[in-house]
Amino acid sequence: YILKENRFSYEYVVRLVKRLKRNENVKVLVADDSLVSRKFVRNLLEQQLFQVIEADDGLSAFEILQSQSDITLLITDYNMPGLDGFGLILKVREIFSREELAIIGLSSDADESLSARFIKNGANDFLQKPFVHEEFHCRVLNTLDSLDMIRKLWEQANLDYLTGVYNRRYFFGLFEEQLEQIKLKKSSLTVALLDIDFFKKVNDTYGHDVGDEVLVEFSSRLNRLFGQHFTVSRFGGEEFTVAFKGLNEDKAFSLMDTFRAQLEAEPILTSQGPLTITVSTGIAGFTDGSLDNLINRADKALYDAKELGRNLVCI
Ligand code: GH3
Ligand code: MG
Ligand code: MG
Ligand code: MG
Repeated sequence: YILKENRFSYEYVVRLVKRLKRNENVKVLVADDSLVSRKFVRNLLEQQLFQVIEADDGLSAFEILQSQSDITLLITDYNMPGLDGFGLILKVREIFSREELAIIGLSSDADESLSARFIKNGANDFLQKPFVHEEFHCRVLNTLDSLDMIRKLWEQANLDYLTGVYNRRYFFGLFEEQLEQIKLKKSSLTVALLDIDFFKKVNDTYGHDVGDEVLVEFSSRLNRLFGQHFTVSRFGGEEFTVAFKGLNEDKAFSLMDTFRAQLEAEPILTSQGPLTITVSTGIAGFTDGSLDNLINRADKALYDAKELGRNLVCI
């Protein structure tokens, strides 16, 4: 229909359909004390297929945001009884960054400084009421598009492309930052460094694609076992780490040995049939010094595991 109207290019329509598909999964919270205003904004949002939730003042909006973590966009009025739009934004920004939750301010207040103040206080954008419908749609879509872009960039920077687990950059970023806290609180951090045994043989015998399949299944098993409580990352090639925050070496050893035994016992199903894969693991607990130093000690233990015959965990 849109194409028949001949007003838009094919590419434009494809982008539109993509956005509408995305919008179906996007929850928007509308905070406004005026029922008329709320219904009006809801109606505009529903035209774009968004899921809409309403709050009639700042405090209830804040409560909803605290209890439902899957809201992507907050559209908030300025003048509301109790907690106003500014108060709401300030509280919200203590918990959600601009990348986690987008905020668009709305107001019919004549104060011209409002727009800048909203944005300075943490809103991603601002719209003066009354507004043209098209402008509302454009601003909402722009805000969500840049959120999508930031998330995509974050994923590209922090996740491993092949396996989807965290990459080395994320690992160092996270633990360089946490090491001071760990030192101060004298809490424990144990790192396991894993290296798949004779992985080159898998590539040489079955091809690189099968090697990739093994890496994907290997990391998915690691992630299933440890991903919820600990940090799993791919260090490069067929080397992975699991960082056990709060666990000593002995605890981490027993977890890693369970993983080792399960991996050996359960062949990985590939397009070339089932393959039995084993892994060698080195473990080191943080005592003092740098993160590099900790990794080096885990690497030495890994070397021992290889030397002693592989398919082993060493401390
Ligand atoms: P060892 O038991 O001593 O660890 O032997 P190994 O063969 O596992 O060790 P080596 O370091 O010689 O070989 C690692 C291989 O991993 C070499 C490299 O081609 C392969 N590799 C690295 N990254 C990837 C990848 O992303 N996909 C695939 N398929 N192979 C990879
Ligand atoms: Mg109001
Ligand atoms: Mg290696
Ligand atoms: Mg290897």
